[in-house]
Amino acid sequence: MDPKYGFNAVERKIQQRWAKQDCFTVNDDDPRPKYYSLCMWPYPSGDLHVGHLRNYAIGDVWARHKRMLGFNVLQPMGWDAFGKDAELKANKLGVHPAKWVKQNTANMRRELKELGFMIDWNRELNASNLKYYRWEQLLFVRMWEQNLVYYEPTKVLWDKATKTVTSRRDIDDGKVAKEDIEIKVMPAYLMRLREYANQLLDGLTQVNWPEKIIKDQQYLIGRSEGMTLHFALVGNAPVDALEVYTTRPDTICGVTYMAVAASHPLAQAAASDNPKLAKFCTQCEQTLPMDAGNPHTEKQGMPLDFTVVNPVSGKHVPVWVADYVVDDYGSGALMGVPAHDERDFKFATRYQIPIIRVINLDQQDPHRPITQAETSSGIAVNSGELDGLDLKGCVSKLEEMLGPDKARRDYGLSLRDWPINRHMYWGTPIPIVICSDCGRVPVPEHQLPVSLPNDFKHGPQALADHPDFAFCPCPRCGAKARRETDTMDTFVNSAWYFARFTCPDNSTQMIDNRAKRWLPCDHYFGGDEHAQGHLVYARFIHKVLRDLGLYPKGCGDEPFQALLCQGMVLGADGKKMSKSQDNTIMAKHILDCYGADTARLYIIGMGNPKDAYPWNEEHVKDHAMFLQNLWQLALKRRDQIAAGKEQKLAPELQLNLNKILNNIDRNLRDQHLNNLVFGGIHSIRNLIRDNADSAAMQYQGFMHLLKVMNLICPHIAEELWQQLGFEGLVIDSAWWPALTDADLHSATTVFVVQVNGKRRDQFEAPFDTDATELLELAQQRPNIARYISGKQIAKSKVIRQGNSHGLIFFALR
Ligand code: ANZ
Ligand code: ZN
Repeated sequence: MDPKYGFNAVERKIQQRWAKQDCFTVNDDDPRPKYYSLCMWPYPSGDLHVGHLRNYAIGDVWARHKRMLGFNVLQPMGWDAFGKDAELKANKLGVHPAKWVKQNTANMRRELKELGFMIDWNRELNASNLKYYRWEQLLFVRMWEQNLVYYEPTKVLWDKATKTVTSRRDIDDGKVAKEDIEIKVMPAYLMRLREYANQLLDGLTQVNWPEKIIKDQQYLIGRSEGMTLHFALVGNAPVDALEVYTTRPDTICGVTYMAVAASHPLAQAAASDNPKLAKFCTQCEQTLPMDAGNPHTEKQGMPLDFTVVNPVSGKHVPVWVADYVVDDYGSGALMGVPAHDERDFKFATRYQIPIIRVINLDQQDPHRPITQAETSSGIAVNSGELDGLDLKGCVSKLEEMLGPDKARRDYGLSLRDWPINRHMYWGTPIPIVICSDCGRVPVPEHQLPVSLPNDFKHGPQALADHPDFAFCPCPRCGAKARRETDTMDTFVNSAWYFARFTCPDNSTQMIDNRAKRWLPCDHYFGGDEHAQGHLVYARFIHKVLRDLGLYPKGCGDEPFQALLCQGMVLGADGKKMSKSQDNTIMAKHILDCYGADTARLYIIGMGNPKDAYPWNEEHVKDHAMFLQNLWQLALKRRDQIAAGKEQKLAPELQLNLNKILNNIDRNLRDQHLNNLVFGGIHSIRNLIRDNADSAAMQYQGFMHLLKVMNLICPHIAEELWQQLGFEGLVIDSAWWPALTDADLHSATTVFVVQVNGKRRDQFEAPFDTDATELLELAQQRPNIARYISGKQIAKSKVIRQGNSHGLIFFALR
C-alpha cells in the first residue's frame, strides 16, 4: 500500500471496481424491501456547481445508508433538458440546443461518476429524448379527452425581451425585469390544477415534509373560507346585484365603498360612454398580480356612477373601479372595509372615503379613532343586529337574516389553472392539430409520437414556419390542417420523471407494473426554490396519472413521502453565487484539486443540510489533510487490525464506541448529516488513535469508521476496507444493529450490599445479571455470609440505580 494517499489513483481504481462488480445496478426483483431515494434532476447547464454537489452528496449519504440497512435502493438520475433556458443559452452560443444538451450532459454525467454517487445509470432519462417525451404526449391526449386540459384565453405575463410567456417566479428572482413585463390575454392550454386543489391540500397531511414547504404549498393553493354576499344595486344599472366574496362577513357594516375589477361588467358598462374611465380601465389591466396583492403599493381607482345598498345596515355606498381588484378571484369585486383591511385602508385614505370601525378588541371604546387597519378578529360593534357576535356568529346570523340567495358560505382559491404551452422550439410538441372545420383535434394515439424536427432556425417562429412539421391532414376529416406549434412548459417534463425511472426502458407503455414496486418515492432531495412550482405540478400529475389509470393500482396518493430541501452554498463572500458576482465555484475545481472524497466530506461537514453556508476553501484543505492522515494511520495499524479480529474489546472501550455509533444513528434519523463528520468520523478516529495498545479497538474502530465513511467518502473507505482485510465490499456491508439501552451503559454494575440497613460490602457484576443470581452472589460473599449465616432472611431485594449502580438489601428476622 502506498504510504502516501493519492486520491486520483484510488478514486479511479474504486470506480472501476464498482463498475466491474455492477454495484449500482438496481434489480426490480430483488427480494429486499425497496427504498426509492431521489434527488431532483438537474437542468444540464454545463458543469456541476457546488450546489449540485451538495444536493447529490446529501442524497447519496441517505441512499448508501439505506442500502447498508438492508434495503434495495433505487437512486436514478436524468436531465431536465428541455425548456426555455436551454434554448436561449444554445441560441446565444449559436449551437443547436440538442448539441448543447448532449455536450453538457456528457460532461455532467462524467462529473457525477467521478464523484462516486451510487446512481443506477441504466435508468438515465433525458426529457428531450423522444423515448421520454412521447409519453408526455400520450398523457396530454388522455387529459384532453377527459377535459383535464383545455384551450382558452387567459392572462399571461409576457416578457417583451425574450418574446415568451414568463412566470411570477422568474420576476421575483430577477431573471426577468419587471419593466419588460406586459400583461396579455392569450389563448393557452390550461391544466385543471384548481380541480385538484382540495386533494392537493389534503395530501399535505400525509407527507413528512418540512413545515416551511408545507406552508409554501398551502400558500400557493391559497384556500380561504368566507361568504359570497349580494348587494342590491340602486337605480339604473346593467345588473340587479353586485356579488362579492369576503373572508370577513363580520365587517359588513363597515363597508364604505365597493370596488370592482376593470374587466367587471359594471366597470365595462360605465366605461362604454366614458373615455377617461375606459383609459383608466385599460391601465388597470396592466397591474401586475404581485402589486395588486401588496398592501404597500399605491392603490388607484375611479368612482363609477353606481350605488349599492348594504343588506344589513341599509346604508347606500358607491361603487368604484380599482386596480387592486383581481378579475379572476372570487367574483372580481370586493366590499371595501377600510377600518379592517390594509389595502382598503390605503385606498380609502387616498380618496377620502369614510372609515368606520365595526370590530372591537378587548372591550375598548368602540368609537376610538382608527389610525391604521385593524385586521385581527374580534367582536362586531356599530353593526346593528350583528353587535356582540364573533366571526362565526356573524356567518350564521347573516345566513339566517339574508337567506341563501344573498348570503352563502363559500371559499376562495388562489391556485390558478396551469398554462403549459410555450412559444418555443425546444420542448415537447403539443399533440394537437388545428383544423378549420373540426377545431382543435388531439393527435390519435396510434399516430403518436409527434417528434420535434431536428432542423430549426433561431427565433420564435421555429416550428410555425417549419414546412414538414407545421402542416398535416386533420386526423378527423382529413382536410389540410395545421399542427399546434407551441411546445410544453419544462415543468411538465419534471412532473412525472420520478415515475418513469421505475420503467425507463418500456417502449410500449408509459408506466408499467414496476411503478407499484417503487412508488411513492420514499425520500426526495432538492432545493427549496421548487417549494411551490415543481412540487405542486408533480403532485398534481401524480394524482392525474392515478385517476387516468396510467399507473398500476397502489402507487400512492402522494409522490414524495419525505422531503429534504438543502440550503444554498453561498460564495466565499457570503453572497448568493452568481456569474455577475464572480463568486461561483464549480465542482470540477475541488474534484481536480482535492478529489471526490474531500469534496463530499467538506460539503457534508459544512453544516446542517437545511441551512445555507458560505464556501470556505481553507476548510476543504483541512478535510483533505484529515483523509491523508487517516490513510497513514490505517497503514501503521494494519498488523494490529489483523490481530484484533479475534479479540474482545475492553468494556469501557466498547461503551465509548457504542456511544459514538448511537450518536451517528441519531444524527442520521434527525438528518443532521454534518454531525456524521465531526461527531462521527472524527470521534471514531480519535478513539482508534488514542488506544493504540488495543488491537481489538483497531479492528472494531476501523471497521465501523469505514462503514460511516462509505456514506460520505466512499472511495477511500472502499480501498481501506480491502487493504485492511475486511471482507467483500464496504458498500455491500451491513450497518450495525440499532444499539439498545444496555449497549449504552457501562457493562458492569457496582452493587452496594446492606444487611438490616447497614452497608456491609460492595461488588461488581455484569450489568445484565438477573436479580436471583445477584442475591446468590451477594450471599456468597464472605462479608455478607458472616452476617446472615444461621439467620432467616425475612426480605431481600435488588434495586438498580441506573445501569452503573445498584443496591442489594437483606432484612433478617
Ligand atoms: C371584506 C374584508 C374585510 C376583507 C376585512 C378582508 C378583511 P383571501 O383571504 O386571499 O381569500 N377580495 C375579494 N375578492 C377580491 C378580488 N377579486 N381581488 C382582490 N381582493 C379581493 O382574500 C379575500 C379577501 O380579499 C376578501 O375579504 C376581500 O376583502 C378581498 F377586514 O372582504 B375582504
Ligand atoms: Zn378536420
